[in-house]
Amino acid sequence: MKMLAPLAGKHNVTDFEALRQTFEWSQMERDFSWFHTGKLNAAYEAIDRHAENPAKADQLALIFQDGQTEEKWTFTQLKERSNQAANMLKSLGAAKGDRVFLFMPRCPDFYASFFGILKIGAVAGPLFEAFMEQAVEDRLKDSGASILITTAELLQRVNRDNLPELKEVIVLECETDGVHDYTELMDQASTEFEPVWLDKEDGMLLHYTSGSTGKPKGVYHAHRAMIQHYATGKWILDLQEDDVYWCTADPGWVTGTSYGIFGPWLNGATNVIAGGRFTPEAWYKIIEKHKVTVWYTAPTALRKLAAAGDEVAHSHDLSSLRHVLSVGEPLNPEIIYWAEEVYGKRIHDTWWMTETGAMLIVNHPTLSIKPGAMGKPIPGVEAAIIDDAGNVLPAHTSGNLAVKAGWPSMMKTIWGNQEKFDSYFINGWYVSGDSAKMDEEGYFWFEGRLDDVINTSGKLVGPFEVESKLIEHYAVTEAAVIGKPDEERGEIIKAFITLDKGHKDSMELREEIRQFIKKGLSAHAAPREIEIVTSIPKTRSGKIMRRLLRAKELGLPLGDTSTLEE
Ligand code: 6R9
Repeated sequence: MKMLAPLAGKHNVTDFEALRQTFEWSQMERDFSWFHTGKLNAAYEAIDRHAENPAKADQLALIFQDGQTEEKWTFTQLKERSNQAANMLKSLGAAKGDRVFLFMPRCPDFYASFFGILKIGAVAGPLFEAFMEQAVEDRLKDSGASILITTAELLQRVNRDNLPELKEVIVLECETDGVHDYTELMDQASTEFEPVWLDKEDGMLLHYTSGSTGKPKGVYHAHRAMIQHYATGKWILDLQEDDVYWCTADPGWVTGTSYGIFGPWLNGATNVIAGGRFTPEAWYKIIEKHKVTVWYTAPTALRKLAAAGDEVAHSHDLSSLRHVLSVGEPLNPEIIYWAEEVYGKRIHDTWWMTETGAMLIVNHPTLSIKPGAMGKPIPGVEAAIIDDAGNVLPAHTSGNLAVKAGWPSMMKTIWGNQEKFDSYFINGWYVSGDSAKMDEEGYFWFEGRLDDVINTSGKLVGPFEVESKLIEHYAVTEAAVIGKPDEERGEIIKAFITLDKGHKDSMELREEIRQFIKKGLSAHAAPREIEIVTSIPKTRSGKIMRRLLRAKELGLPLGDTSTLEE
């Protein structure tokens, strides 16, 4: 196997292995004001702290680019704008602990509102802009959100009749009656606000993620998570004060908050935020125009960039790039080799989850990369491969990828479901749901998901959520959904359905069902393949045997079928 040498240049951490041996999380807390006061607010640490520092107050915090639209805010402007948002929310009666949701495309006001929510001690719930009615309703209902900030266009996907707990709706580009106009409220609001001082354990953020059973679950994070966002921003993103950083993830997903908000701003970097649709040209232009130095992206995007060809890469000046990282799915070795050749940069893989809040296993810049491996645990984190009884397995053995509980960015709980939260643990180990191996040098190698969760273009989709929606279609009786390997997307969604009597298979019907999911849930949850079957395999207790469908689809042995219903 080809090993790639460590990244050249100066790094914040020069001896990763030594830090791994000696580091304790309490050391990191000294960098924050609460070490002295005992109280904190992540919005203060990420924004106000820099705005109050004369050397940083006028530095660009945010560069927003969406097509021809460009907007730039300094740390002072972001502080004032988020203070206005805090005052606006307060004037509507929002208080500590309330869930305030954001449903809007990426834009500077998203970030002002986000920090406004944190400053009043409320819990922010960012929703991916591509979510459709059902997906939006499930999340708002489960969280008991009392305030929603959205746009006139996206408001059409919010069924307020089904959401009795939703008291106030604030709308950007407002033309609707019965809601508040964002611009009007913001203009009236003062730019002065004293953040509500909180405890480390106070709630900060809710991100919904998919499991193999049930509707998406609300992963609830506390303000303490920022300790690890800061640490990994410094160590792994290797951010320096003058870096121009770009995280391509949407803040509706955890990467877009942990590393699209906290990692860069806690470290005082300039943060590029790009809206609009993905095209290789548009993306390369962002790097070229804003001289991006550190870039955090995903395998699915890198595969598309590679497929677009070397020429489009070579026709842009990408020489500003110093450090490139990836997350969300297995990073193919071919992509690492390709990037090394075309960008002159290795790609540093990182592994973590919505639940873990921040990076856990990484290729630190000073570590040799083994293409195909996710790297090693960060300082302060112990990872292992364990069996189902919680015993640690020897090197080169497949098993559950598990992490010793106790890192700062670990979720607080699953919203309204402590039982679900408790089910993640065996013997003090957090069990990820991924299977992996560790080699003799302590590198971790990803193998796959152990549950039925589908990873399509880096987005996790729970089969249950899609199946539930499918059977709402008038022609569908039963449905089962699996992930099917795909070169570009990692996996695509394939649905097996049985039809109600009186309906016949046709291209038109299958397309109609696909559109039904696309319009009801989201585009990424819509099955790319639909097969009509006469029955769905189930266990005697009625559970859909997706494993069997997957094995059949891929021509693999069917394995144990003893629980299969007659
Ligand atoms: C941050 C994020 C988590 C799941 C995770 C795993 C997969 C993430 C990966 C990776 C292989 C990597 N995953 N990083 N698989 N290599 N470097 O992606 O959170 O959306 O919750 O997904 O994604 O299966 O368990 P989330």
